[in-house]
Amino acid sequence: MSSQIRRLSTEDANFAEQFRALLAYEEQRDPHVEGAVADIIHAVRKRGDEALLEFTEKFDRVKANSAAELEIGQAELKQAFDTLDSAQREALKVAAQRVRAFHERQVAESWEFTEADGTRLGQRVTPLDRAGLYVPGGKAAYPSSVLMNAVPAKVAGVKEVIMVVPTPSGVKNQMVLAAAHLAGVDRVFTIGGAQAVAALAYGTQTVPRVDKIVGPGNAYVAEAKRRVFGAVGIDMIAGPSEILVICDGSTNADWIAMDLFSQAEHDEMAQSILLSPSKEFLDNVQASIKRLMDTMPRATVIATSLKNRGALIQVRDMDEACELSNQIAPEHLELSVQDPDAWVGKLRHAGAIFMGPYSSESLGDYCAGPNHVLPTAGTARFSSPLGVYDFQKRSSIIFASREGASTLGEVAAELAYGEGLPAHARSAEYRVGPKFRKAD
Ligand code: HSO
Ligand code: ZN
Repeated sequence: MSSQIRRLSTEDANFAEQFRALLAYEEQRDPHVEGAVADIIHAVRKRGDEALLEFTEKFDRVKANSAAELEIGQAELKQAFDTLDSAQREALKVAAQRVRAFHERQVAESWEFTEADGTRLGQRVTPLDRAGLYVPGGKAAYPSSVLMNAVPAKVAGVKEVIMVVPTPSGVKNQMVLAAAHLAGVDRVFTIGGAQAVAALAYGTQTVPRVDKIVGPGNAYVAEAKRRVFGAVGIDMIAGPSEILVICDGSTNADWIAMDLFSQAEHDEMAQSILLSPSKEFLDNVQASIKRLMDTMPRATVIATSLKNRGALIQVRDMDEACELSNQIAPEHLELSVQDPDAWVGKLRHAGAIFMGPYSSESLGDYCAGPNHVLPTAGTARFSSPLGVYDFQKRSSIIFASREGASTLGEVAAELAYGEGLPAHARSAEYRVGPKFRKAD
């Protein structure tokens, strides 16, 4: 198996250009997909369960007489959990417990304060009523992702989490069902694709309408999420997974090669990049990649991904590595250096930062506790990991005292007249004491 990966140096004359080309990721939007998704959404919106059944038969080869037959009951979820291989069940339990403990710290509380005249102002935090969780059915059906999406929703206090997961030809992924049980998912439907997204967004006779849809999916699912956004909230449209490793040369080269592989094995378009000031270390990692490649069951995906989008980049020093990292704004950033605390302050944009030689990204993917749903494709510049806050919303509270209404009323009326909105002005003025009443 080829173990080609590009070697770059910031000293190269055309480095800026090569670096830009490396990072250029444009999601391919296929007009055929856009059209097909529009039709599917329209049909589900109009004909509900009937359309859902037709599409499920057509795309997943699952024939059901009623949409209720597509629901998996709680007893079956529990059975999936109880009959799981015991080592897997224990690992899933540890992961769920740690993810829950971490996310419990994210819960935002309501707050309020009282002003001198008795006016009270505050922010009330409430959970969404219902969240929809999309779980892909094919090669990327990850039980860990069920935990990462459902646990924060439940910690936030979402009353009902509705999961959809396609079961092509009726094959159910038992570990996904077990994870749903453990995370406390309320209802599960074996539907997928754009039709499942439409059902969640608009509701059918059987599938309840949700307030927000989270979870990854293929191009059809991504397009459907994009289209229903507005009618419901969505989390993000995730691009391929990425890892950036910054290494000072002190970590075992095999460890770093395997960290690069761990992202590369997700898919052919995943991106794995290593930055190091040490040419010798980059040579060693390249040799490790070559030696380890043939031992990997997913060597074909890894090799393609490293060839397409991977790179080993020599930098002048650690400062330059941090600068490039900020330009990349990676989803995962491993700071595999002896003193990570000395450098972390320079890193401004990253979905998750793994500090020191022992913190492999895979710990974060499964069980460290923080969420593995992270901003991709440079969006860590302005967005954050999925969290409890994505399932909570805020309402402002204004409770004017009589005195407060009088003082604020004067200010409001003044501004309202200025904006040419006299009803606003009077509405405020009616509550103002007799000393100030422009309308009289
Ligand atoms: N690295 C992936 C998450 C994942 N890894 C799931 C393994 N399973 C995106 O953050
Ligand atoms: Zn992963």
